[in-house]
Amino acid sequence: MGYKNNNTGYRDGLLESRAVIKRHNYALLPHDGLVKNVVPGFENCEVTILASPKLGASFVDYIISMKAGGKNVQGFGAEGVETFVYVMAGKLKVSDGTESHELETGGYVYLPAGVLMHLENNQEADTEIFLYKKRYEPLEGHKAHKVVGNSNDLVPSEYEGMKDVLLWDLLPTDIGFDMNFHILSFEPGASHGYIETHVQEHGAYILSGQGMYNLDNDWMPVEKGDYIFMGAYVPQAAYAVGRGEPLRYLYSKDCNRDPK
Ligand code: UGY
Ligand code: MN
Repeated sequence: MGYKNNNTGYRDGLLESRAVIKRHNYALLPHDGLVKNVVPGFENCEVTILASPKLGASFVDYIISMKAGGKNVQGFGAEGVETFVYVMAGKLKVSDGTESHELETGGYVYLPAGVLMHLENNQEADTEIFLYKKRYEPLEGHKAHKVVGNSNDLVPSEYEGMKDVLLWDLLPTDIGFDMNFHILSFEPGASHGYIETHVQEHGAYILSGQGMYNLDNDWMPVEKGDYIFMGAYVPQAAYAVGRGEPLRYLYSKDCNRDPK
């Protein structure tokens, strides 16, 4: 709605529109459309690149199926780049070059900027991982540190007071960290309490279940294995459907920084 200028100095009548500048950026990559990519450094691995700067993301997400002997020989990451890995199924050995950690399903490692991540499948069968990297935004007087954990050992909280929506925070909320990884889980029929609109970006990989996802007011069906990129300010919400598994996804969210 708006007022029409009738050149009398007074405004009369209503027009249809109010200005909106639409730059919303989101992507749904269904599992049946994902492709394999060759990424230097990865051996005996089937790598799929998900979000990347080409999509407008400030990070890169991958899913990788590591075959027998699968590894990253050079070390993943770079100067100024932080990394995160989550084991969706299987066994993974992760080293920071000094110390190594043996992870099982649900296990994860965060390495701060500049520490290369060495990955190795730790079993004969395939190991499925989710991998992430992002240029770290330093904050004077603070820094991030290595984190090793397993989501199965963490106690979730009720998301915004809802008993059927659970949230796990995988990384510390410490201000040295410029992002966090979370898992959000909706029992069938459960939903967000409202459609969120926020400055943070998400890369979300669906670990289980089925649901309907609202991205910029378009509703679309999603299920296990799908990937969603939500750019800054994209309106977003979901509800879980089906009778079996919860709709559960692993997602990243930037935090603790004042936008430049
Ligand atoms: O943390 C979040 O912003 C989360 N609730 N977003 C989402 O699930 N799309
Ligand atoms: Mn959100």
